Amino acid sequence: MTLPNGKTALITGITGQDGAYLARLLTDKGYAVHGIVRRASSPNTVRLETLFPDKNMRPVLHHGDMTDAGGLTRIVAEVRPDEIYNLAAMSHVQVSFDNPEYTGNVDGLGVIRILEAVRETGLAAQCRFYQASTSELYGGLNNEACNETTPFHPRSPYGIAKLYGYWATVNYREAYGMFACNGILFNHESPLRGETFVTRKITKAVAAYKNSIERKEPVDSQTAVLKLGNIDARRDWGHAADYVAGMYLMLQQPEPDDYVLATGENHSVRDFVEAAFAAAGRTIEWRGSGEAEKAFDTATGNLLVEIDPAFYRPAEVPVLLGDPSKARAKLGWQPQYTFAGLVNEMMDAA
Ligand code: NAP
Ligand code: F7E
Repeated sequence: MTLPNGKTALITGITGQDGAYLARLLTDKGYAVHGIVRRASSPNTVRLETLFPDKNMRPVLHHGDMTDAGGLTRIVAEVRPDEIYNLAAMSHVQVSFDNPEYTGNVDGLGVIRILEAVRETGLAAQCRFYQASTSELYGGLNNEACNETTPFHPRSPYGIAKLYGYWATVNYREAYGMFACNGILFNHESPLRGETFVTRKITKAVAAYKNSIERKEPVDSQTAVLKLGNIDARRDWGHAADYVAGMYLMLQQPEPDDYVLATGENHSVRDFVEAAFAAAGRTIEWRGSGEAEKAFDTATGNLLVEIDPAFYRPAEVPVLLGDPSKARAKLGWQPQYTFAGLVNEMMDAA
């Protein structure tokens, strides 16, 4: 039984992957946790239900939207949080090319709206603020490890909007003395990852194939084939549980600052595919090149993966690698999960 620590946290984006893990972490530390949810026609709280099987432990939810300044201000005034974690965002890079203005409104202006809500409610001197910044701020045009001083070069409407949010956070720290921090987080995944992000898409498809093989069901090559875009893109993939612990640590420091969270190791999408099939006990072989490249099951000859240019992006971030030295030195932050551990957990849960 956790004793209350007397602190109140407000999480925007609490229904998302990170929101759910962070809500669990803060609840376990004794915080009173509040979250902002969008009204939806179907329930959107499934991740919270997964991590909080005991209904009585669940966070207090308030309806709100990052595009509605008045609503955000009312919630901040009512909750009077000690800490705000601003995780709400239209977080899908490819989708941001289809909805650039909306993405700018939510992911960019939304940050200013919540920061202004803190000021308008008179909480600027006491409420600590975390902004969910991202490795998509970097262009990823070479394999150099990025740290807090690496120049930014966003390559999507998502990255551009997040750049605005990053600088809004720095500006409110400098202009109003707010305890406002950016966490520049590299990709982090989990069994609660949205199903259209590449790691979850892969692990779900591979687990379904594994089940078909184990049940000796016929494999329908039309539906079973995993269609992917740029399989040579490289990402520095960690686990969301490790990363929300880093967010918390940033807000417990004596001074506000910005930190990179990353594992310091990257892998290609192709590597991830191979690791997922290996976790399922299948060996694959790649044949062909470019858009004609395909992967087959070495044992059965089944076609498993093909390239679909529909998943290419107008501008790709080809390679991301993070340098988390500052977080390690100043926060004592160290990710617990390995790449193999992440893939195995996602496969087990898929
Ligand atoms: P996610 O699973 O997509 O969750 C996004 C959350 O934002 C959801 O709760 C979503 O609500 C909410 N949201 C979206 N639009 C909103 C709006 N207009 N008003 C209010 N809430 C809104 O994302 P995540 O992976 O947990 O990431 C959390 C944050 O970290 C995001 O800001 C993301 O951009 C950033 N980030 C993520 C990564 C990563 O690898 N996961 C890396 C760096 C930075 P619904 O549930 O209703 O959709
Ligand atoms: O793509 C390639 C794709 O959509 C990873 C968000 O959380 O992390 C995430 O953004 C890579 C890209 O994540 C498919 O082109 C190939 O190179 O899983 P993703 P992301 O774009 O890196 C950052 C840090 C965030 O801040 C974002 O919010 O995989 N890729 N084939 C594919 N990607 C997808 N989604 N689907 C494919 O079929």
